[in-house]
Amino acid sequence: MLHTQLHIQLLQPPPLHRHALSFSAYGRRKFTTTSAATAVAVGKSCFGKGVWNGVSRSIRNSATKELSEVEEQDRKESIRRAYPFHEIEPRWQRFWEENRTFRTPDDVDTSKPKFYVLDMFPYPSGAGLHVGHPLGYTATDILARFKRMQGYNVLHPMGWDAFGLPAEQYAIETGTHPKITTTRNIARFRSQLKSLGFSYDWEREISTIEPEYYKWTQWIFLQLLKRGLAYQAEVPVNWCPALGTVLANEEVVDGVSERGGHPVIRKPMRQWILKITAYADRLLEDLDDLNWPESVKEMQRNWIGRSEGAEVEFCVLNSDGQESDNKITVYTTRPDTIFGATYLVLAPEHFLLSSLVSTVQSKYVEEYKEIASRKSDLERTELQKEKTGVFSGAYARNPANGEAIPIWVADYVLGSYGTGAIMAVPAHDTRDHEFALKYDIPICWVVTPNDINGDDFEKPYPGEGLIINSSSSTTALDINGLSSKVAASKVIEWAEKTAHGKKKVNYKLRDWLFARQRYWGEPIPVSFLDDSGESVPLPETELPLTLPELDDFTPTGTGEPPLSKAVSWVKTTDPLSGKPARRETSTMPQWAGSCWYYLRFMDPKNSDSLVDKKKEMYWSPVDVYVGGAEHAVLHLLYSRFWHKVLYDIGVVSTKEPFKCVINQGIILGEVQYMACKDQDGNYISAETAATLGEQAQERIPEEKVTKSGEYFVLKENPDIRLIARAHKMSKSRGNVINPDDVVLEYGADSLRLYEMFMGPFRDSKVWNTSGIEGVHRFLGRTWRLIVGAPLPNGAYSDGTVVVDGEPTVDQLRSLHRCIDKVTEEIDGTRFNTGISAMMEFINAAYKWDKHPRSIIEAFVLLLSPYAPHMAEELWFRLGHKSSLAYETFPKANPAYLKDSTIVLPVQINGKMRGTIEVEEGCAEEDAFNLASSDERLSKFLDGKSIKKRIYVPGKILNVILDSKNVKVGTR
Ligand code: ANZ
Repeated sequence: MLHTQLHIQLLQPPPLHRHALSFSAYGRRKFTTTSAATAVAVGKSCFGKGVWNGVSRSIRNSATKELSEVEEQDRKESIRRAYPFHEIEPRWQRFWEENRTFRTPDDVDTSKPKFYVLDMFPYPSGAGLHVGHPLGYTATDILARFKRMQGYNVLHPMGWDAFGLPAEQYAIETGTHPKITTTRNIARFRSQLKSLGFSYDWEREISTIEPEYYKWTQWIFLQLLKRGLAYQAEVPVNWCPALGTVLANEEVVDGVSERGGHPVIRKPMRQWILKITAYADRLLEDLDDLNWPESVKEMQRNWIGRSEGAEVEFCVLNSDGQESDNKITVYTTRPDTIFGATYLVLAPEHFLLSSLVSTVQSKYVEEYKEIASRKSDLERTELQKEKTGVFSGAYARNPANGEAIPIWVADYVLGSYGTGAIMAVPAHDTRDHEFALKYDIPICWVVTPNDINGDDFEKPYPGEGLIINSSSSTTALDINGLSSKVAASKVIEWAEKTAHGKKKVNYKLRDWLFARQRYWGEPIPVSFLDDSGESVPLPETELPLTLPELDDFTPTGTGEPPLSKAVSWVKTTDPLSGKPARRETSTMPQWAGSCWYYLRFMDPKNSDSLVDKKKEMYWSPVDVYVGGAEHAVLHLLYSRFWHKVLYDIGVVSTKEPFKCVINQGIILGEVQYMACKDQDGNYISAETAATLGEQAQERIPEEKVTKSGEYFVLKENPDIRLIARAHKMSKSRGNVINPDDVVLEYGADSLRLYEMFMGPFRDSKVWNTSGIEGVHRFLGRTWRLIVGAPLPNGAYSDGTVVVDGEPTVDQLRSLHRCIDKVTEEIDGTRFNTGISAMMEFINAAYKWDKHPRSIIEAFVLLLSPYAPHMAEELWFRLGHKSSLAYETFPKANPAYLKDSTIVLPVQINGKMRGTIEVEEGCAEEDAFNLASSDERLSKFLDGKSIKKRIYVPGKILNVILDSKNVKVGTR
């Protein structure tokens, strides 16, 4: 019914007043153009060039400015008139919405294949969409539309990762509740996305801040808790005493708070932690089978950071040199170097440190610990940073050779990795080498490269090789002459036998800190009993535990999370024991909601379970997941972890959530040109500036720039070479492109097409406005080819110019080549080259005098995933009564793809009578038709009755005529 209404609406000419408006506006602009242009022309011709140049600069400038403004207006007008996208696009968006065209029903026919294509759902920031968003979204939309047309059930949803810091900070500053800000931002994002014509099933929209959604995030937390995968521990957090709050890592820059620049220290606090390390091996192993970018898999591998080595115990010595009960366990990946361990290092936070430090050194050690507490792990482990440390005053015995070696404290050893203590081997570890040189600690070479004599003892040698200087009669350990590998095994064997250590596998991966001292996040469904302090989970039946309303979001100043201000919410009773309790006031981190949202899209309204089993089994896993490379590690790792836990408890049926991940490239801002200046403010060429050092720079507008060879130079002085650079889009650089502006000026189809045409999907690309004009012109040409030229009043007549009738072989060839290329390129997510193929087709089609319906219809279907609004409109004008969204995507006929034609001999009654030119795989019927229409051959065949045809493809066509040779008409 709604459909029919649309027909009527579409078949009517656009309302008159629109035309009148645009026409008169056009007329007025035309007049202005002429006047300004005339002013300039007249000025020049009347006064001659010299006089014109003498005319007051301001008058001249204003005339030229007026001209360029008018030219700009005309340019915009001609773009607007390339085809009526501003009418077509909202109309089809309305149509899709009203007809629920892209709804994926709950009860899909599961005998059909499925395709689940997902975007990394956005955080709805106050800034709205930027042009980077539609890059990935257009790609997934093309895939979704393409697969629908290939007969797949497609799941293509969108939602919001809506908890997060910016809304909370805004709340602190303005008092506006984060829910209000977030809801407003979501509305803006949604309408922007709709204006781009993405075929999302909006009925599946979800938002992580809705209690119906986070009920299940909390449910997952309870499952983790039940399985010992969530626990509490004291861990260091970023504590800012001046602001009285705990800060997230991204709020700390160079050791001070991003807001206000106050010092931040690391302070231990009780926190919830998730035991992701229990899944380290599986997270590593299962990477191998994934169709993900190698770089992302490698980053995950490095993040998990599995290393094999040994834990070795070093006995601490008393002040009289005797062995004490204290033992320091070190983790080493190079047990083969144990004879070269000339000192030990403890991390400043090592638990044994205070018990072994000497009285004399304790003051220095305490000072050092305080300084180290202000540094992040990253700062501490930076290779370039000068190593620092203090002597603890204590010694330990190297178990391999019995020697006493000093114990140092240094922050290049982290408390959170391995055992927080190392055996330092300065001859073979760069950091230890630098440290030993600085503090005058002995260096002892124990490995030599196989190919030299080992006399280059200036630098550390971190590689493997042959072991030297490594035997001891006291301990009966001798590894001299062995290779590093064999020596390492031998040392481990010896350590295990003598109870000095054991083989050990370690991971860089840390357990996941799963709490923030923030308001705007999912409440953690746990309480603490008042009497014992014991933590008790909320029963699942009580979920969701909703976030209480709060008016004051400011930090408490004590480090207590803001939720502690919701006094009546915090005070509760444990439903099981009936005892008074206090709710957990930390909330979940922002990653929580995004860990499992892809599952909820399969069954977004289910109130009984996270996802229905049958639905999950059908839709899992996500077939293609597209998003930014910045999520290569954490988001993908965390969701894989949760997915594996859900797999273990039978909620999901696949081991991995995302079969194929693709990272779209970054879109950089338009190229900016900078001219260098000397101290007096004169322009100097960029290469001179480079030799002179730092110079002042001035931004040069594009119209003053020209290209000379491979460089950009000033138009008015080509000796001045400029610096041309594209930067990340940012407000401060003023190079941000707003997709809304682009849609207004060129239409959504042009934006979609341009973003796909900019370059290979996965590469970084530079925005270029003239590029978008190029694709817009292509769409205009396509429109005019199919609809015909505009009428004198600028409007287009209804329908199209296509004709019924058989296409020529040439036309078929153009079409099928285009089908073949577009299909192959969408399949391979090489969208830019697919567009080139369509451009070639349109160029070829402009040379035809007739445009057969079958060819044009197929082309419109090819275009539709890329430029769906225009394609729907053309499809409708071609006389179809419903959306093309579920039409069959055209299939290429291989017969028309071959480049070569062959000359086929034709015999009549066994006698050679001529040849015809055919496609190599030409069908018998086509060959016979060609022969019948051939001038020379037709006279043998015309009107004759045919007894038999013998056809050997590629070789010969022999036509045997009826022996009676009867005229067909006389029979
Ligand atoms: C002796 C040695 C000799 C080491 C040598 C290296 C080279 P991965 O591969 O990253 O696991 N290490 C151990 N725990 C540490 C900590 N908490 N903070 C800083 N460094 C630590 O690296 C393991 C190696 O890093 C270990 O092996 C240890 O130094 C150091 F020629 O032990 B090695």
